[in-house]
Amino acid sequence: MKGFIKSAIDFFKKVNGEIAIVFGHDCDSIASASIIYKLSKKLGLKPKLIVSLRNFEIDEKTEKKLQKFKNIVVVDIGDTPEERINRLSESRNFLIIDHHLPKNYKCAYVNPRIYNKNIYMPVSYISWLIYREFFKDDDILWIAAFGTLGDFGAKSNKDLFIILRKKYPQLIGNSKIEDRELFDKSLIGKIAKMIDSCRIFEGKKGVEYVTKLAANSKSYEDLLKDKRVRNIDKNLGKAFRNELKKVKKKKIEIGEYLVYEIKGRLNLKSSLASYLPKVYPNKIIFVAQKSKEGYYEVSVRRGINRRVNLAKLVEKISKNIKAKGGGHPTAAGMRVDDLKELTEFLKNKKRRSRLLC
Ligand SMILES: [Mn+2]
Repeated sequence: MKGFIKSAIDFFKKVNGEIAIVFGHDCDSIASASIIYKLSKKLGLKPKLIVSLRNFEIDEKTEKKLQKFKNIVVVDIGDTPEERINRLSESRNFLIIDHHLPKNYKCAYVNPRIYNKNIYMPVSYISWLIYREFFKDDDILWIAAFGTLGDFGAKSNKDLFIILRKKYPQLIGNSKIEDRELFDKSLIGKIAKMIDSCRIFEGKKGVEYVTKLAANSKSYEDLLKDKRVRNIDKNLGKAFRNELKKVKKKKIEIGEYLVYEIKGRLNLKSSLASYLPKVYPNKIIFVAQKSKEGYYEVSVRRGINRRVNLAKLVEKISKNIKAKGGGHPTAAGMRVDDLKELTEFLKNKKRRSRLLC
């Protein structure tokens, strides 16, 4: 066993009865929650799936919901304030499985970056490691894979995909074990996109639906056959193609930066942001969308020819304008109060870098 998952193994050996599984909205969250759900069921526990209102933190409403549980597992939620976690964990069996920047949480805490800050290991992959300590992994391999791929972690965690290919070659096909190629050319990539389309099209409700579906599935075919998911996927394809046409017309180009604001209702932000690096291989891409609360959520990606560390870039921007951000070198995100402030900052940055050379 890899040492860093030990506290999770101990946790699952100790708990019994009802257990809350708290998770966010993306593929990695959905997959981790499904794997932990299956594990809990097999261990004779009574798991309840609880989607946090926010993807990146346990918000206050979700905290209230959790108070009646004695056992809680939080997966792939990295940015909950420390006081909130420490308050919740005080009188409970409380486990966090995460891969974002480690925090000072006082509870059982599985995060590979505590031991190696450069490691990239999505939570679905970690959940797979935990599951394997208890049961055979045949029925969850596809779930671990779409989650890991969803966070662009396939290339850095190849062993999972090699095992998947051996048992279910049809899911990988002829694709190399590289994230972008898997997304574009393999059935497991198609599955990741279908799962994500539920979030985009129906928000939290869609996340709840598709997580239940994966958590109770016998195999990936249950997802592929599901009418509601198929329908969502088809409609989303149309909406996405329309949005791409709009990008071409309405994007703002500031030197090496490209900024685009999505004005529609659908949350196409991160899927568009993941698609654009191929279309604009030399740009640093900001895709923004206004939230209900009035601020802008911005996904930051880099064109496929670029090697800029986006986590660092976002950190720098956040220090200079009213913004909060974080993420990984290859994919980052921000919350920005005013989108104009961001474009002005980028314009100034461009001007300054010109002066320098
Ligand atoms: Mn994740």
